[in-house]
Amino acid sequence: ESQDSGKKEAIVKEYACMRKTPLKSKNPDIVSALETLSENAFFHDDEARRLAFQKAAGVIKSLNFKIKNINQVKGLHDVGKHSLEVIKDIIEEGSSIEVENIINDPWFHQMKAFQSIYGVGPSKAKKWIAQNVFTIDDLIERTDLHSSFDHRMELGISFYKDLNTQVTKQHALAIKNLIQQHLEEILPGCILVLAGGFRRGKASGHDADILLTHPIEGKEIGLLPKLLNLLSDSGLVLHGTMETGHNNPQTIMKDKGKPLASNVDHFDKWIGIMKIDKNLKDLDSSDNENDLIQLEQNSLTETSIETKKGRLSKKRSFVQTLDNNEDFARDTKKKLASNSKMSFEQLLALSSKDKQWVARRVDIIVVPVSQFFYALVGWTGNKWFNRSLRLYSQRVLGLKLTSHGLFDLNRGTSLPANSEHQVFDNLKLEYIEPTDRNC
Ligand code: 8DG
Ligand code: MN
Ligand code: MN
Repeated sequence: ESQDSGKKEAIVKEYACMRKTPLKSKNPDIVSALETLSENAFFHDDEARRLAFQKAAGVIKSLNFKIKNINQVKGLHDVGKHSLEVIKDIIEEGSSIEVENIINDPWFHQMKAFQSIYGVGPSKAKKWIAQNVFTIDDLIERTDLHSSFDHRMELGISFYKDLNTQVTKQHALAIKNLIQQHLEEILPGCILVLAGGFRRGKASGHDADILLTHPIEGKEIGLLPKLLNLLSDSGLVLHGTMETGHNNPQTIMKDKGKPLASNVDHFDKWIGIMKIDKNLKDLDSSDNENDLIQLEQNSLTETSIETKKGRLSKKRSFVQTLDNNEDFARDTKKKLASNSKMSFEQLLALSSKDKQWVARRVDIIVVPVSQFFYALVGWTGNKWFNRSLRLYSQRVLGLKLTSHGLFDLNRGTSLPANSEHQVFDNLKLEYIEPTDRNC
């Protein structure tokens, strides 16, 4: 303590993925100021500034002492001149005028509010504000705008209250459990992990990110449409987008040569909204990762590679299976689409009547077990931790990291991982606990 409070300069590692960044910062005012500047830059389409402030915020979040003197952060990696001025103002004056101005700007608040609507991004939000639309109620009342809403926005607006009520970890685990129960009817022995912010220690979040795999590689193929079909029949699906057909070894190998955008992966996934009964009982958060430990102990990756080779040699029957799966996927997609044909008026009526359920955002990602731990790192996040991992991997190791694996594109090889620890080992990085990935 006493050593840190003096003039001694802190040292931070160059990449955020080399640092421990806990959820709770020792300097919350400074972090929130820098994040406000970053968000404001994002709203103004200034990606460079957004990143610069976000990086500075990340560095401050990783400091394990309270900043009392500006000299303690001078010369710190990624804390630029502008950020330093803001930090100085906060330490010395208690606040930064620049940040206060943003916080007091109604435009900033309107942008934040519109941004929080499912299906709405900054450009749409900006347009609305320019058209004198300021609240969610305005969006409903201004019928002249309705023709410009897509279906996702209609849902986001209709179910604004439900979808913007934070999901607790216990509630998210109950949703995971509900999905697991349905899976038992289709394919017993699946393993589900609640990832995203909850895995980083957050007590609440905006959605449930659920990773789904099976200990035997290949069993997961074609699983997602079957699951969604059943969930839909149980009346649990309000709306969603399903991506399928990428989840096979052939595609993954093709993808290795393709530069993937940083946060895009090619897993079968469903991004949607579930209808969750109001009486669904919360679950205790203790058992989220039991399955995961089991998965690590099984030493599955090696056997799964064997399976994969075996399957590839039997190419014809394998392709036949894939075709059948695609047919089923297409039918399920049609069925789900017809379910969500409701008009904006119907959605508004549905959301405003006394209903027994709440609308909840859920992401379901189906992962072949051989890629599971890379996917787990990717879907645990956070976004900035991932960004840092991938940059580090590219620049320092010359390897391509995605949620599918760690690839040497020149040699056409990849490094398997049986645990998150092994992912970090492969990356030649010290292991960082999920709860320290809050960059
Ligand atoms: P929150 O839901 O509590 O607000 O926070 P979060 O859990 O950290 O955010 P998220 O938007 O749900 O994303 C969870 C992680 O998933 C995030 O670190 C990045 C990762 N991720 C991927 N692929 C994709 C993708 O296609 N979309 C999104 N939104 N996130 C993705 O690996
Ligand atoms: Mn999330
Ligand atoms: Mn998500």
